[in-house]
Amino acid sequence: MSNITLYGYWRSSAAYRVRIALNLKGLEYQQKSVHLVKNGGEQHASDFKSLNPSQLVPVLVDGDMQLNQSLAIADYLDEAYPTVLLTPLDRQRRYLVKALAQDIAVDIHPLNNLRVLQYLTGELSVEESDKSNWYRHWITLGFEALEQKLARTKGIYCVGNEVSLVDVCLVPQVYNAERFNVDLSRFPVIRELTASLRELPAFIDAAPENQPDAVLS
Ligand SMILES: N[C@@H](CCC(=O)N[C@@H](CS)C(=O)NCC(=O)O)C(=O)O
Repeated sequence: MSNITLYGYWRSSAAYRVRIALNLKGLEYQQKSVHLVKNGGEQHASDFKSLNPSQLVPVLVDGDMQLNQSLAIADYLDEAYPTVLLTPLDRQRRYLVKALAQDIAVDIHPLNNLRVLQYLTGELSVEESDKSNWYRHWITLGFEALEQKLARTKGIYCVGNEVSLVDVCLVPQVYNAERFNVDLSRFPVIRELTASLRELPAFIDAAPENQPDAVLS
């Protein structure tokens, strides 16, 4: 049994990124589920808060190393386990990969995080339908730009023919888009890349529906 533990949640797209990264590197890990909704959200319980005061998953523990932020975790895994690299060695490609990954993880994803949606419908009394419109709006806006960028950088995968951190971020973000019925017909490049990536074992094994804590109806 490896020393790596991932605190996550089956539907968390940020934890989904880390699961893909660990699988691509062939690393064994154990998962601890932090249910983001049950009992007001286990991310707010004192034991998890002491692990990550930000009250967000994922958190990766590897021996003495304890880290949150999926992109920082990906960097750490590249440095600690360089068998398969998520960010290429070539400088130009490396920073292209980082920028595209951040387009998704830094610019698109946070606007639709659970706590943002809960604030909209709770404190701001926004209707459920408007919450979904909000969600779709920010993904659609982000995907419009991403579609153009990926059309320039893609090979079989997002940047050329090697799987990279961009792919690791793209598939979970498409999963979110599908959950909220974003019209993906406008994004043929994103759809084609996602279809190719979803055939890879590392992505299949990391898929939300294949996690031990998944609740499928
Ligand atoms: N920037 C962080 C984002 C972490 C994050 O937003 N996690 C979400 C799940 S995808 C979460 O824990 N949400 C709980 C909440 O909003 O209360 C990362 O990349 O790890």
